[in-house]
Amino acid sequence: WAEPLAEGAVILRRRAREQAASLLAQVEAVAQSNPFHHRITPGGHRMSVAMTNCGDLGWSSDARGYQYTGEDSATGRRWPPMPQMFRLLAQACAQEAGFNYFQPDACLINRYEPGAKLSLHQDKDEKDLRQPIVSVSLGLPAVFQFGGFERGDAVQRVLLEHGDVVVWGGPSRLRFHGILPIKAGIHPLTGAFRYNLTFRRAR
Ligand code: MD3
Ligand code: FE
Repeated sequence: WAEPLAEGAVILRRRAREQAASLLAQVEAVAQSNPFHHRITPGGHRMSVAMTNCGDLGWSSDARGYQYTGEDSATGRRWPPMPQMFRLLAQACAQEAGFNYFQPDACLINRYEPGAKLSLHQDKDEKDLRQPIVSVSLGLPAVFQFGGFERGDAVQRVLLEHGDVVVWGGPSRLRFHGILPIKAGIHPLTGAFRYNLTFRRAR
């Protein structure tokens, strides 16, 4: 069922649950060709979240900064193509939230181990910020923080569970957000991990 979270943000609880096992098999296939890496931030810190990508473009971070590129800087190879199932799910969910022409060209895959977190940040490396981001959570649950337009604004906390899909568009697109440290646990499909897929139109 669809619930508005804030203006432009819609949560589709459990929307991807039936497809979770197939989505995870595709995540494994992607990771086999371009393994998960802990990227280094421009400030020199190793991220606790491990990342890989699929699609024409992939997001990564290194000493030069944050950017979308056609190749994985760790391997020099192009990112694996976005699986058809990923694309169809992202487009269907975007449509259910009122975004009819979403054509993702990048899928960032985040892998969280217990204790991993993502500090408050804004996503603004994409060219057209009128395009939404579709996020799919799999495995262990996480507490998501949803703030305002300034780093110091109050945050709302939302539990994101296995199979939850959120579409972030409109004014929500530029809100600060983050993930609190993941609690240890074992999920039947993902073991000790949480995965998050974010579908983006990067250019
Ligand atoms: C709100 N990922 O990859 S997903 C990210 O769970 C990211 O891995 C988190 O933030 C994760 O950039 C949160 C939910 C999400 C994704 C993108 C957003 C929320 C967003 C962009 C704008 C506003
Ligand atoms: Fe983000």
